[in-house]
Amino acid sequence: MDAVMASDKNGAGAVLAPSWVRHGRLIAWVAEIAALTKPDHVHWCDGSQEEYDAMCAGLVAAGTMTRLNPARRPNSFLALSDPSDVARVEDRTFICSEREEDAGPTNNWVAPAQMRDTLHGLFDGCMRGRTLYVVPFSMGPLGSHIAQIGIELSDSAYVAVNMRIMTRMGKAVHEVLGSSGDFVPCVHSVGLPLAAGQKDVAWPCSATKYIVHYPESREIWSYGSGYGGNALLGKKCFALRIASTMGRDQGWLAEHMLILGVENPQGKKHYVAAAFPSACGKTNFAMLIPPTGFTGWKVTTIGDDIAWIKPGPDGRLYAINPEAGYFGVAPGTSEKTNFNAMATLRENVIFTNVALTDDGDIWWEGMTKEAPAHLIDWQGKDWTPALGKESGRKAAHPNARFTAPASQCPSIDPAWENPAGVPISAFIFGGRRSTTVPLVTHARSWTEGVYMAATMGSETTAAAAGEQGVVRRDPFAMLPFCGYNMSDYFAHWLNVGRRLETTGQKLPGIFCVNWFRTDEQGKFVWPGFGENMRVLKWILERVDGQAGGEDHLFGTTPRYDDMSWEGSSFGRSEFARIASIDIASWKNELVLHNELFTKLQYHLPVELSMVKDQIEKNLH
Ligand code: SAT
Ligand code: MN
Repeated sequence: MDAVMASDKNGAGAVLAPSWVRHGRLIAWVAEIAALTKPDHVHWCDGSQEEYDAMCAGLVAAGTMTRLNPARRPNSFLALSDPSDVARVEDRTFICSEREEDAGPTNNWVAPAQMRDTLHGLFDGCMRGRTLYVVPFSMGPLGSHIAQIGIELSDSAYVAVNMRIMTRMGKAVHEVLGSSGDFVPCVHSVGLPLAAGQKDVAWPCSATKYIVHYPESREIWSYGSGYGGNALLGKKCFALRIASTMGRDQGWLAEHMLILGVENPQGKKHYVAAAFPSACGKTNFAMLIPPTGFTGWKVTTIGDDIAWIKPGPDGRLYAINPEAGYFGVAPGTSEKTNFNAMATLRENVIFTNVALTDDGDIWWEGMTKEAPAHLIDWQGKDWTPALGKESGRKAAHPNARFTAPASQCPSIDPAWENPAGVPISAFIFGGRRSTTVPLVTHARSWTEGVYMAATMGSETTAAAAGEQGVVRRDPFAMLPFCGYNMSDYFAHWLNVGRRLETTGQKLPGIFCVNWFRTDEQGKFVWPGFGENMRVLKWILERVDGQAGGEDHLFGTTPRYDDMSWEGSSFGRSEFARIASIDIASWKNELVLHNELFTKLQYHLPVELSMVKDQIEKNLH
């Protein structure tokens, strides 16, 4: 429903809400934000197909999106962003807690009052000439006791249509919300108001960017970007930064983890949750197809990016995927590397910053062995393999993305919308490390596992603006996503473990993996993708107390013969390269752990320092 802004004499806007919105506080808040941002129109999203189609048609007319050839890619679109707006902006992301210590040394902090002042100035009139979309969404299956509701007010139709794929968006959310339910208010603007008669650009955004979270009042304000996690506020802002603080306060976990199911040939099924930094293959791992030699094994997908995990009354941890779609990295995705993702992408997809083929379909580096003879690249320019070679220009941006409904994934788990969640048997933590960290390690205790996750390092990727390939500590793959003090977050994990222990239940195993060790030529040694099944099998056999391994200073790793190699030509000497623990590089690694712990001194749990002391002793 569209409503033209009705202004009273004071210029304060009044908004007309449709009859299915019965929440007085929500309507008043929309009116307040509309009065501040001064849009030309307010549109209350109902989440219907007709609405989606109309918004997409509007985006095509505005030049933001191109409709792809319906014969090749039905009901799908390509959006090309402004070249300056292509990834999350971590240095413009703020946790504005009342106390600086509560944001901690890994987050940018500004006092909330000061930030509110700044944002008030920026948001005043920022939606002039635009429509304010009221986007109601549920993170998690509607009505699940683990789910949460948010309302995003955005002046971007691109955001609204992406939110319809990524979340449960629409009228039904208002039914759950009723007249007084709780929601997380999220305000988003691209930060480019239009003067009367001013022509819009295809991808509006601003050079000034703020991604702001108020953890105490559980609010999100985002300004200046239309891209990904900066703008689709249900994802990193809500489901990780705000939800992690909710989890701390309420005794649960909001994690940057995929969730997958593994069934063995005997029909025994386990679920595991795995944390990797952005653009390190979570989507591929979540949709893994077991290699030859694994007849009868089945891997199913619950989620590819975020897990909300709560202790159940039986003392086990139950996880849901709060999202309803995948916002996955396109480059590198192919029938070979991720068959299930390619099948998910056959229709109803929004692609962003990939290349356009001459027959109106899409392409990106790694999709096929050979590039098409001619493309329009992600910046809208002609591209040929020769031009690409000459200039080094990629056809698709390295952080190009697809937005696709999870329900279209062939490997989707039958329980993916189970409101009760699925029980987790193991946690896996993986960084991108070309050296030092072995293929897989099993922590001998919950505390040792928390230590491994806390000290995880990873080489940076294109998912965030900034230099790529530098190793940084990325605790729990949550460095850019933890909404509070990282040391308190470690303590929270230790507490959850202690609480589970008191129930007498066996705790989930904690494992650390690294698919990314390279040889002297810089080539990956481990084949990865479907072959990761071999690691997964060892992990689950460890959980069931069946697989062997060798203790070392950092946990237990498999010997070659502890893993299954049917159908594989991966030999002992190659295995030795990626499984080895090199004392010299571990001494250096411990220096980096020390640096991290010095930085995180405030509230750092003493248990973690004790694990470190033990490793240091073993190194001498
Ligand atoms: O842009 S997103 O934050 O949604 C993707 C990512 O960084 O994982
Ligand atoms: Mn992610």
